[in-house]
Amino acid sequence: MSAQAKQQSRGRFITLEGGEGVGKTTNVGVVCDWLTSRGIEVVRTREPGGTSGAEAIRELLLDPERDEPWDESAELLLVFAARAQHLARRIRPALARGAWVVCDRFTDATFAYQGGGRGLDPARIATLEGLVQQGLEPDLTLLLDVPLEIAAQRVSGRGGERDRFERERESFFEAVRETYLARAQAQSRFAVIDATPPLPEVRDAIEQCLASRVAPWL
Ligand code: Z5A
Repeated sequence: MSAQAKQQSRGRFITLEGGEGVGKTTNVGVVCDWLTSRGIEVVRTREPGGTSGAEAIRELLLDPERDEPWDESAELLLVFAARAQHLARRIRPALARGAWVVCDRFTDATFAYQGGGRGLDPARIATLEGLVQQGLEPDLTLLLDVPLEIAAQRVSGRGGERDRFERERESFFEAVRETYLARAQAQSRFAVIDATPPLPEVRDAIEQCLASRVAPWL
């Protein structure tokens, strides 16, 4: 481990982001395997969720059968309540002991879905981000990007019941994608991966990205 990484005294925090069906869940394993094969302790997790309390909030957020729709502010607060619990009980303890955390979605999803999709003011989201995260943000974010038609085909090909977000209209998903891409352009912690090609090609692209962005931290 380099002097720089030792000085950092905590593990690294890597997130995967993107709209529904782009392949985040499938490719989280690629990142974890790459790190594990280099002797790193990895904690694999997801949002909303990652602890029993946060997973209970996830169920509330995704349940498509709710008779009372969530107010947009209530939805935002639930997302951050789950995140506060996840950070306190799982992410911060793991990073503190030197483990690396690989998380399927994090706060960029809040800016994309509650900000871009629902139209909430990003400044309100940033206020909660500051309150809950106290300056902690991912060291690297892989944004998997796929045109909406292809992502939609993948989601229907996978089958199963659609959750509350997956039932949204196309303009919602367009806004989600645009918000993600705009954030990626503005912040150097992002790497955008074209996740349109077949899985082996996407895996190669992710591994190349890790070799250039993460290997210098080892
Ligand atoms: N949400 C929010 O609103 N605010 C927040 O702050 C956070 C979340 C954190 C739950 O997320 C919802 O919570 C999410 C936003 C909201 N809702 N939506 N939509 P989630 O992560 O559980 O749900 P998701 O993003 O919809 O995950 P997903 O549908 O499972 O998509 P994915 O993980 O990106 O894709 P996948 O399951 O890995 O792949 C989908 C299928 O495509 C599967 O059959 C794969 O085998 C196939 N696939 C994947 N890659 C390829 C390639 N390259 N070629 C061919 N086929 C492929």
